[in-house]
Amino acid sequence: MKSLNSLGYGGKMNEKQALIVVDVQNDFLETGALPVPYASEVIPVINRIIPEFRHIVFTQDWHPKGHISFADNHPGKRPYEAITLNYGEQILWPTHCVQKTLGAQLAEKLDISKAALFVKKGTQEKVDSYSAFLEADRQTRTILENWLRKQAIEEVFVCGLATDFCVSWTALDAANAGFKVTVIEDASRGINANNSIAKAKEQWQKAGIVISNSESVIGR
Ligand code: VGL
Ligand code: ZN
Repeated sequence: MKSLNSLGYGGKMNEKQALIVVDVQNDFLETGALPVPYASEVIPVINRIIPEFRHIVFTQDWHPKGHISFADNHPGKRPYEAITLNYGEQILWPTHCVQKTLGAQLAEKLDISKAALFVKKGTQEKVDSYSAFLEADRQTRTILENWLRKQAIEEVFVCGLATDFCVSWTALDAANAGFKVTVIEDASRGINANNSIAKAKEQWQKAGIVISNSESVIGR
């Protein structure tokens, strides 16, 4: 057993580091509307990492019912087909994470007791957002970056669902904003459409993003 410091937490508590837990919501679990394979396996891993961080952020995909990313809102289109919108390519998804529904709630077993911030994204009807920093129009900012700066955070650890979409975009935008970034691979699961996990990892490498795992993060 690790001894507890004066705050009652085990391990090192780096004031300049934050954990960003991306979209661990019911609709992305195996039984949800947009299932990510093996998604629920991340929950115990994330719960083990949480005590090791001083600042913890949870993000939520939070769409209005008429959201532009839903195939249901494009007559004749099917989920997982791509279309072109004014901001570029948009993959159409099954209706998921509709605001205030059970599917949009964070997974029940996820330990949110230490949450410092909840970030909601994809809230505008006409704009999707995989990133928890900057929406797909590349104009609309969430509260996340300002909040991290206010806490004087310099380094973020990103994990959750889905590795190749919201985790990846969030990690890339964090790196773009100048944060040091680590993706915790075993605390994440992907959709892997068209080799998208491998493609994401190539982009992470170019952006200087480190890939790590929960054991290393706990022992850091
Ligand atoms: C996500 C597809 C659509 C994600 C969100 O959280 O990775 N993927 N909306
Ligand atoms: Zn979504």
